[in-house]
Amino acid sequence: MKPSTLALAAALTFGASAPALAGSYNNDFSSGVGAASLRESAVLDSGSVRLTPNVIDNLGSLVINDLDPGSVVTSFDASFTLAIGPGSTPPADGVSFSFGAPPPGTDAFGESGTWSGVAVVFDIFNNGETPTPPVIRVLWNGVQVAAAQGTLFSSGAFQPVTIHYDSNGLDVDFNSGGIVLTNVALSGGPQSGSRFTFGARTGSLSAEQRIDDVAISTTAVARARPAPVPTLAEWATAALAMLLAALAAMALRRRAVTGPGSSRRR
Ligand SMILES: [Ca+2]
Ligand SMILES: [Ca+2]
Repeated sequence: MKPSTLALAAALTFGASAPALAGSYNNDFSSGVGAASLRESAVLDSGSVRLTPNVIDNLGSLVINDLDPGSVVTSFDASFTLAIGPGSTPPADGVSFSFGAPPPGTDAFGESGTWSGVAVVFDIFNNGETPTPPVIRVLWNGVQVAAAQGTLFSSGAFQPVTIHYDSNGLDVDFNSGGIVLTNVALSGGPQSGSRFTFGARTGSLSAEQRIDDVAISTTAVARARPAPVPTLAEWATAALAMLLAALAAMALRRRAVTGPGSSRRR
């Protein structure tokens, strides 16, 4: 009985171990979006994802399924190509890459990305942002934490983007050194349940905005789990074990009192 009591105590005291995990998403969009979904104006078109057409008042997103369910991502590498144009003069509004919580249901989101987590914003229209667009802005839980200006409009040509995250922060490289951000601190790091997403928007002005050749890989650790609540049967087993241990102790004590020297018959 004692070993089972000890086992129960151990189960109550210690959580699960946390092995290293990894997730990935790779797609050239030659045949579908895979483990992901398109929202609102986003469509699979000509071997890439057209998030918005060059038409006013469009909103489109690609939302990739959770790559590490129940785990916390500790580092990731993401690469994709981005094409902005043709568009109005000036073009609007931009594209986002996010790792956070997308809106529930099928609502799309635009160049500001998901509201929680990290959003890398390719902002091509001046709505009063600082510094003035065109600019790459990094938002952490909706607050701008870094920004770098440069040309983003490409007349429809695909340009490479790489994004890396680890404990040193976030690195962004647009168009092979064209715009670079390094070690942007993301206080606290990503939350469990975060998803990789892309979003784009047009307003009263517009631009065609596309992504292609998305490759994302992660490393993650299992989320720390609270100690399990014992079931009624486990409580009953523990109580029975304690009762039997007490009875055994009483019997031993009685045997010691009436031990080998005693004439009492048993
Ligand atoms: Ca493609
Ligand atoms: Ca803007």
